[in-house]
Amino acid sequence: MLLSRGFFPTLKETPAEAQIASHRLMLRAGLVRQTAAGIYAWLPLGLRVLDNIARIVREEQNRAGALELLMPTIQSADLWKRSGRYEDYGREMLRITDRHDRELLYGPTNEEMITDIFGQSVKSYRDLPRCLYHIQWKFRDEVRPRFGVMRGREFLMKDAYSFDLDYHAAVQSYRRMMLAYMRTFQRMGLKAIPMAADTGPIGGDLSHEFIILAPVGESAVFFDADFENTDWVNAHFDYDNTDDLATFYDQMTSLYAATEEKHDAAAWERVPPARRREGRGIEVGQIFYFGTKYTASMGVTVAGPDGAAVIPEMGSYGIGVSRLVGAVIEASHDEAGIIWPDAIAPFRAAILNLKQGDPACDAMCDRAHEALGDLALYDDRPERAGVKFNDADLLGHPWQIVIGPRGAAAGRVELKRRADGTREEVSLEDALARVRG
Ligand code: P5A
Repeated sequence: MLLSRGFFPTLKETPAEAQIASHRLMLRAGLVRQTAAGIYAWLPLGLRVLDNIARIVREEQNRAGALELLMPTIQSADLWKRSGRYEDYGREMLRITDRHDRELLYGPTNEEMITDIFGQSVKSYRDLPRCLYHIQWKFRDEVRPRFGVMRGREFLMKDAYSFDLDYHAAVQSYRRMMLAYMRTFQRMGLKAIPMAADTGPIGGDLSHEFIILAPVGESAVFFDADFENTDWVNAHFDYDNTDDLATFYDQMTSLYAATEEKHDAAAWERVPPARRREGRGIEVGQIFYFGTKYTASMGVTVAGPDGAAVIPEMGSYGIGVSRLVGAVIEASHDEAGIIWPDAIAPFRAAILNLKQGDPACDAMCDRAHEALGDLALYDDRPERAGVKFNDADLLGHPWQIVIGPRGAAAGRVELKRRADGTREEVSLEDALARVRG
């Protein structure tokens, strides 16, 4: 894509309202713009990152056997009155009245709606287990929206819901999702650690939140360093194998990891000192097992193997898709700007033309641009080299292909890796191959 034809409005000044690095960088790099408190418009660069994150989430949900659907943002209050949560949810729920005085709400989560859809259609144990998910905007009227997209009022969530015949099967669903989450976050270049959590307004008695480390995290965390050393993507765990899931879950829960609310000083003492890690963490996902809380209150049953009515067991599983954009930046930036992990970068590379109008430079940049197509952002503006360098560092592309008159005449380019700042002089062909990966 040509930068001169794009819409990538960067800011020179640091916006005063932004207190943390990710919020500042998202505004400065032109990823988002705030349109009301805690509500953001996603500009082209930000949207590409959001889409990349959603794509990885979707691929791993599908791999774990979950099925995608799409439920609406607006829900009927009647649904929530059936489960008993309409009053309980309190002022975080945005309540709306339509022209016929019917009570609606902007969904903060979808347990009720999916339970209703499922209950209307599934009548037999033969249709279990099922896990359904969607990636949809939510609204929570947070008292203190802050830190940009990290605690917004409108935010994008992946939420999945599992339905099983009994407790044993529901536990398999819970473990399957936990494994899918470890893979999902690793693919984004993040080390996420599951920690036992309270369940709050979702309910139930088993829950884990997934925490990534960053100094601005909302809670202090304590964990065993062994969490950081496992490759989940290539680990041989089969989603359909109960023993594999048990081995995985034991591995997860036998290592110490806790937020400050759940911290157990005696258990912490038993972790070898060399493996003790402390820091602050951002919650990027949370999973819940809550049994029959919604199916029972909303009157959903299926016919069991012996014909008797069975109330299905449920769990729900959330990932903060829009929060992840901020969380990734918190975990990966420097003084100059964002450092995107390859898997979610909006563009793999920037092509920097150091002398716009020089025939050799222009020709070589055009060749690079043609070869990389949508993978690269070609900075073709008639700007000074320094401006182009600064913007490319700010926007955080994993690679920069720098093309100047001397190199162009000799058929060489400079290839810079944003993450560690290394620069190499290589042929254009080598540079293109490295960027394509
Ligand atoms: C699980 C899926 C739920 O709502 N119901 C459906 C369950 N869980 S949760 O923990 O409350 O939210 C899931 C994830 O959404 C992100 N999140 C937010 N992101 C940005 N701004 C917010 N205000 C916000 N609130 C929640 C978090 O990543 C959370 O883990």
